Amino acid sequence: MPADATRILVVGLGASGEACARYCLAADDLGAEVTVVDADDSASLRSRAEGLRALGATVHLGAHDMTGEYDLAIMSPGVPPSAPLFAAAQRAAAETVSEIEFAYRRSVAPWIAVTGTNGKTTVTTLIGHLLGQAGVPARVVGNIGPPAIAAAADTGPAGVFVAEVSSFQLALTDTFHPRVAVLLNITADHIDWHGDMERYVSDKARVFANLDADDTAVINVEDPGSAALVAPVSSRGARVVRVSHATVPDGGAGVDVDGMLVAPSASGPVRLVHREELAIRGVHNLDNACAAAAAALAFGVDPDAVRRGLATFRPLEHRLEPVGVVGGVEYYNDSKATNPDAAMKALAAFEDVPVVALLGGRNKGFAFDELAHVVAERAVTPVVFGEAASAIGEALSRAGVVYESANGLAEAVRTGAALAEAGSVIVLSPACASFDEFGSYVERGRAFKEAVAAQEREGR
Ligand code: UMA
Repeated sequence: MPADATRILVVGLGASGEACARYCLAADDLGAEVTVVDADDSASLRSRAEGLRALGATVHLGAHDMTGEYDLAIMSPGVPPSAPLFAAAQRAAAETVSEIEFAYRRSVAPWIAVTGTNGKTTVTTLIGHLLGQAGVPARVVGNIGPPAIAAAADTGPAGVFVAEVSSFQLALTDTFHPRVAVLLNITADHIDWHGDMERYVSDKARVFANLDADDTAVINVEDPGSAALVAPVSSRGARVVRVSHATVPDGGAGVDVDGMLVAPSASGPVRLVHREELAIRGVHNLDNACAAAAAALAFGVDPDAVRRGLATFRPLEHRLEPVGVVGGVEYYNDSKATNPDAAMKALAAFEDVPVVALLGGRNKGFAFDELAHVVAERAVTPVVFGEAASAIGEALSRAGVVYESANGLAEAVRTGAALAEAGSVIVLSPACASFDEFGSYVERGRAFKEAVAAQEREGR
């Protein structure tokens, strides 16, 4: 940031924007004049705006353009490059950065960054848990929830930021330089924001842009999208730890023939825990656990602490979360699976048990044929619901799969329960966004849990 940067523009007044504005207003060394713009003008934004005005900020709601000149614009991740405010901010400010870039510049602690299309939150939380076992004061921040900038003021050099970073946040980074950067996978998502797949990949790859020989890139080679970045990242000089659930890559992290998780430490490869000791299900979670262990070990965490942490970590809410057993049928809430890739991973997590899958919601622009083939291959019984029901149903028919339809999630649960026999699993792993019926995947997951509780009350 220029040394005389005082005129700061914050674009978007969500969680990131509010935290940025509050930080800038409180940071004496910045001496900032803070202007906040947001295209919306809702009652909740107005009350948020009042709070900031009381601290000295200028706030424009319902803004689609702006005047004035700024030294720095800090963009909220939800504001896409196609938004009028994005272009206007670029014209008005000498420099445009994301909240993550700004938080990085203002922090004194080292960073571990985690990105990928799916699995970010699990891995970020798990790394925080592994560091916690070793007594390292980790701040788990970023896309996962608390904006990183909210932790910048009170995290000293002995702390560490463990940040879930989204492609939106990475797109506007420049000097962002984590000590350890983890890439889990790259499959099509958020193309509307980035413009095209190539741009999505290059924005994700920015997590590695400033790594040097003292840093570690942890890359899952089981996913072709992330594996393609191993060569370019190693050619730039960073140490690359490859991750696999199928083997232990040379110098990398993975699962050996006995089912033990193995990862590299300062003193060579260490055996950690057996795959059966993990409470998180599915081969994708083996990748996730190996990646998190590799990141913690690369950061210098003692292998014993990593072992303890892996053995005590529990599934997160809405991510293959076990939510109950009714009439001998196990229910899993995987509401966070909002794309087909995530749903396919969930189906793969249940080997040797009959599975009823609840699929549907609002299509984010995906084709469902690959998912339909996995459903066919694994003989999963599908129940489709919501706006995407017909698109998913057509893909299932093309794959020769017979399916049931339901009107909404609650009916889908009842339909699934009627189809499932004792000893089987019903999983909500919808492959779609929730917005046709719910405000968020969280609301959808909670509604699923209520529907499961209703099954139990009704004794089905
Ligand atoms: N806005 C505009 N113009 C626009 C678009 C939005 O003014 O063109 C305004 C909206 O009116 C709103 C504000 O921008 O008031 C919202 O900003 P935001 O969408 O960036 O929301 P935040 O509350 O700041 O939340 C963001 C992340 N949101 C997104 O990336 C969309 C949160 O991730 C993150 O937890 C939070 O910062 C803290 O870091 C959520 C998310 O959905 C969970 N992330 C995506 C995902 O996981 O798939 C990437």
